[in-house]
Amino acid sequence: MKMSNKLMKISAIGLMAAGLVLTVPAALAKTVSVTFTAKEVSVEIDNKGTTYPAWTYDGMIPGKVVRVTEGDVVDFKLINPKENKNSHSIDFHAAEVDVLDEFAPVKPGHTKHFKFTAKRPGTYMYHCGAPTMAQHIARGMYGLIIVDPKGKITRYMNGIYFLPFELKMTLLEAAESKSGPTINRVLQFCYSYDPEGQQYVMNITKVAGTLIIFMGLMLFLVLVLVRKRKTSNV
Ligand SMILES: [Cu+2]
Repeated sequence: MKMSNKLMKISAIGLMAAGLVLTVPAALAKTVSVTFTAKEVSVEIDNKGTTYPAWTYDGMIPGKVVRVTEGDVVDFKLINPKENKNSHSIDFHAAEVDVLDEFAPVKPGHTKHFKFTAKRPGTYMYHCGAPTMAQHIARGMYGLIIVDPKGKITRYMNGIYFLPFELKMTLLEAAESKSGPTINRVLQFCYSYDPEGQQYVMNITKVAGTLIIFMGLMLFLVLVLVRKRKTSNV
């Protein structure tokens, strides 16, 4: 009986440890690196060769969509090449930062680097805030940042790159309000999509933690049953 109590204590400690392991990944949100280069370019706006002096992020109007999940850290860098004639900046409406510092104009030949945590789900604008702001936006320096809420559907849609399979699965499950087949659920539980590496990676901590909990529970149940049987025999 003493041995049995000791084993029960060990299994309880094991369960607590496994619980700790499982809570760690939840606290470790991913970091998404985003780099924009301000480009002052001439863009053609009709078929007659008419051009417009545009100011852009990476030569695109609007700028690239930045897509992250609630709790992610955005590691942002704005490069303003020395060839540009104007200062430029970034104003992420999803960021809660010291706007006078992080969103300040960056002179040509300089780079601004800052981080922020995407705390609130939603779709937000980003734009250049260098004076005169309206002119910088009108010339093309604007875009969207989408902060997906944590959840089943958005889990596979992190980042701005995803496979057609992920999109299909997500839309199907969302439309039918149901979970996929068990095998898919297991695969989705074990693997996470890494938007930067553009591939699936096994979430070893989550899988190992779940196995530890499962084994701990089994051990606990076996010990309880053994104890009950011994008590009833007495
Ligand atoms: Cu600008």
